[in-house]
Amino acid sequence: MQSVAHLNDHRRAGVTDPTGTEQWLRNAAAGVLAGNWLGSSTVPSRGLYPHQWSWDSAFIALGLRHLSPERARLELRTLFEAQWADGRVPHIVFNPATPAEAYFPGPAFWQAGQTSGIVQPPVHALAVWEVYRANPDTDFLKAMYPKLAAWHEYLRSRRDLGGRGLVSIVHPWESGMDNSPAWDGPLSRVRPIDPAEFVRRDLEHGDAADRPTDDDYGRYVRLAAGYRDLGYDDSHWTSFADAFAVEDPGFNALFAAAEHVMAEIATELGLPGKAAGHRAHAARITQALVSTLWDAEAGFFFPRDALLGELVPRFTCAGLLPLLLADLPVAEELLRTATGPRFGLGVALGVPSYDLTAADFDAAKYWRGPSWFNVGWLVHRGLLAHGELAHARRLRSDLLDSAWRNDFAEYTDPLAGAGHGARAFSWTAALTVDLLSSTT
Ligand code: 9WN
Repeated sequence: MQSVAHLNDHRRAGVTDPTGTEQWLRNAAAGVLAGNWLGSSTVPSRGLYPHQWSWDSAFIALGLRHLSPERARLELRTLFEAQWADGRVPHIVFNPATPAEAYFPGPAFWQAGQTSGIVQPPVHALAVWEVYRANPDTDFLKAMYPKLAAWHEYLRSRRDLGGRGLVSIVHPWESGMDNSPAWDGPLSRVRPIDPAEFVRRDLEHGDAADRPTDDDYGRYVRLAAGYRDLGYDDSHWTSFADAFAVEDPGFNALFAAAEHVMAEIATELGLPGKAAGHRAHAARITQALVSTLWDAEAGFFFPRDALLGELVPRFTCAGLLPLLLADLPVAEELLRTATGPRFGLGVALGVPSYDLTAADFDAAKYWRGPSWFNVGWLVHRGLLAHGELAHARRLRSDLLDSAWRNDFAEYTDPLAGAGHGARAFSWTAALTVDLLSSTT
């Protein structure tokens, strides 16, 4: 496999043939995915994340469909084999062959067999649909549809903790944007578990200055242990003394987008009644997003602390994800914020995870400033949905450039472009393949 270091040499040598360059990048990305493949699923990164993660697998399948549709289907099937009886898709499926000390919290902590007990954003319907479209296999689509429907039903029936038609996340990890500044307020009410009571494994791989603090980790562990001790029963969660329940615009926008995709899947399967139901769900979530989380004065979607009933006025990249919805009534205003000084779309490199103008913006710290490839990919899709071709083109080329300069880094500095976190990161490689396979 050609490494990205070779690509950089190639570039310094002045090779300008764009097709040749893209082929190098595609080969390098395919090499990363092959290196992270376990046989029936892919790890996000060999060192830091040595198991299967839920939303990572969906992004990975979106790239794998261009390389091996069979592997893409297997990636998703493996994840859904771990789906719980109540419909939830766990955020981690543990690899039994990985040593227990490789990741914390592992299976012994969660006490849920070979999975964790929390979830991640519902990007799976999109992955299933795009994998199917790349290589139509009706048996796959037929098998996945009821599983996706059960997953969405879990979210709708068990997670509307605020009673407003929006999903509440019960742990920052459920947002996929773990250390986002938007969680600081709601998380501050959670008492941290003493860091002496557990061993952080993430610090063995990541730079401690970039990762969450020990106190925040102690809060993550308190929340996860509390949820576990309630038997992962959502009906008692809000009475838990240290509860965290937040309506996240990112999670809910992805849920609405997923319901639109479910309508397409149902139509393809000849189920028009189901398709209409999915479209109605999508419309309801979109409406709830706008009526509950949209701040017209700020021109932005903020999370809402479902326990206090208050918006959390932090400008994070989660608030940009409603752009994925083609029928979003406030798209123009949201695009104005995206292209303004806070996110610098068209100027910054990638999509910053947090407000560039905030006093606590940090270009290197986990979800507190850096650009993440999956968020850039989602925003790229959102820009296309709203006909913003020039911005989409520029973002696509920034993302590809960053992937090859930084050896498919987990996240990058949106100002200087430097890579951070793990390298050879699976979703960066997979979504690179996807961007290379499509033009704007
Ligand atoms: C906890 C695997 C995951 C991603 C998340 C990212 C990070 C885990 C961690 O890594 O979260 O789930 O240990 O920090 O924030 O988005 O799915 O790549």
